[in-house]
Amino acid sequence: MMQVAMTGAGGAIGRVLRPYLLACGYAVRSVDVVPLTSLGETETVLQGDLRDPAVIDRALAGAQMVLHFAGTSVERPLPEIIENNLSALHQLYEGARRHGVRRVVFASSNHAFGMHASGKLLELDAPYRPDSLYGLSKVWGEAMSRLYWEKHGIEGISLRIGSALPRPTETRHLSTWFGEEDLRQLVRCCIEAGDVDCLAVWGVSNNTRRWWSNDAVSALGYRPVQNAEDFAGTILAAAASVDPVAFFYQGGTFAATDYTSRK
Ligand code: 15L
Repeated sequence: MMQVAMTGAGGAIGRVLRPYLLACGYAVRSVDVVPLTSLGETETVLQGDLRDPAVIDRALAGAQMVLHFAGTSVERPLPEIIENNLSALHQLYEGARRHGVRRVVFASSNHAFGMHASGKLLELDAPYRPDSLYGLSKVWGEAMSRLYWEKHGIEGISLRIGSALPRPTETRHLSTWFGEEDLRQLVRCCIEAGDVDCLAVWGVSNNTRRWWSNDAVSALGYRPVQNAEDFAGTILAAAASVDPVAFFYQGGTFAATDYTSRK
C-alpha cells in the first residue's frame, strides 16, 4: 500500500482529498496545525507545526509521496509568508531528504503568474509574474522543487492551483476554476505518474475561457471533465462591477491590492 503524507489536510483542499485518497487505497498520514479526526483505519492523523523538524520526521516517516498543501494561502505580511511558505517548505524538503521520499507535490498557485494580462494563454513555461508576496512565495516553492530534484533527486510536481472551489462564483472563475472532481483526478495523476523528474502543471478545469494550457503535460493523463462555462449564465447575470486593475490582470484582487498605477 502506498504511503502518502498530506500537509494542510484540515484545509479546504485537504477536506476534498482525504476521503478520496483513502478510497483510492492509499495509506494516508494527514497533518495539520489543527487537530484532525481519522477517517478510517488507513488514515493516521498528526497535529503539529511543520517548522519543527521533529514534526516533519513524524509526518514523513515511511512516506513515498508528499502532498504539500500547508501554508498561508492568501496575501499576508512578509514575516508570516516567510515562516509558513518559505521556512516550513524548506523543513519539509529537508525531511524529504532524510526519509528518502520519492516525490513532493507542491501546492503552487496561479498567483505566481498573476501580473500576466487576463485573456493571455499561458503555457507551462510562461515567465513568472507574481502578483503579491504570496505569489512570490510560490515562485520560491517552485524553485525549491527544482533545487531538490537537481541536487538531491527528489521528484517534484508544482501544482499551479487556480480557483479550487465547489463551484465558480465570479466572472474571473470562468477562466480560473478548478473543480473538485478535477482536483481529485489531477492529484491522483500526480501520485500515479511514472518518473516525472521536476515539472509543473496548471490546476485548472476544462474551462472554455481558461488562460492556462496543460498541453505540455498531457502524458500525466489528466483529462479535466468540469467546465466553469456551465455556470456562466448565472454568474454573468449577477456580475457586479470589478476593479479595473483586478479585471485586467489574471491575479484579480491579488494584483489590484496595493497596486501602483503607471504614469
Ligand atoms: C490562490 O492561490 C489562493 O490560495 C486562493 O485564496 C484564491 O485566491 C485562488 O488562488 C484564486 O486565484 O482564485
